Amino acid sequence: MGDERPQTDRVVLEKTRTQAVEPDLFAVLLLNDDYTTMEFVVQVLEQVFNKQPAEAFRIMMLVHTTGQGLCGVYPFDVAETKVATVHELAAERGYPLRAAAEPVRS
Ligand code: TYC
Repeated sequence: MGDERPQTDRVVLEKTRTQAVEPDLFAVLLLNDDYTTMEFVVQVLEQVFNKQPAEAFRIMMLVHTTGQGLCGVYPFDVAETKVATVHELAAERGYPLRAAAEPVRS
């Protein structure tokens, strides 16, 4: 016959609540160089990063004067796609413009 007593020695492994997992975010940076035109960089900031003209110009000048500048913060896939798009557009025009994605500290 089976034991009818309630079992008290079992470990409950189910989780009652699942913590929401935030996607890792990546900052996309634009890097300065001596050859890409300012006009092209502004165009990239408007088209790829959806910046308004004045903001695009401000970021371009920040990159030009400090060496790099933040274009936006995105989930991994979006950040990688934006970096690749920048490189493709630059290559089409023969510019050495580079962008980079780096993890944002949380
Ligand atoms: N330094 C470039 C020039 O003087 C302009 C430039 C700005 C290039 C930003 C790249 O990400 C860049 N023509």
